[in-house]
Amino acid sequence: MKLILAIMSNDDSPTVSSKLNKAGYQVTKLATTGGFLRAGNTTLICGCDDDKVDTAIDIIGKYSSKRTEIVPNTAGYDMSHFASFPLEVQVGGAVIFVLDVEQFYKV
Ligand code: 2BA
Repeated sequence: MKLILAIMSNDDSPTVSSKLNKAGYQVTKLATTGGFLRAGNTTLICGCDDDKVDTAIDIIGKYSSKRTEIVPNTAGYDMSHFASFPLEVQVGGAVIFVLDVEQFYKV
């Protein structure tokens, strides 16, 4: 048995969690904070059989993949002139750890 820890953006986690559930995986969701950016992210915990790990990683990758989004950006040129122009930012992606589970109980 393996334990998957998947850290991803808060925006992607509901879809990833729901797709994993639909594919038969059990998932626990933790509200976490990145140590570098100090921004909120989500860590999903998923315990599964060894032969189910690859599919879980495929699902996580598919629904949290890195992508670019256009967001509005406002820049001020001087005290009285402001211009709004779109900015391309990269969002999404997941950091995934797969750990061996020594023992698993439901009591
Ligand atoms: P990522 O490498 O995609 O990491 C996204 C989040 O995943 C991290 O958020 C952290 O919560 C978790 N994470 C990543 N690698 C980990 C590890 N080895 N152990 C435990 N948790 C891990 P943040 O720490 O807020 O980092 C956000 C992004 O800032 C990172 O994206 C990376 O692109 C950058 N970054 C992180 N640490 C950095 C550093 N020391 N110098 C430069 N850039 C850094």
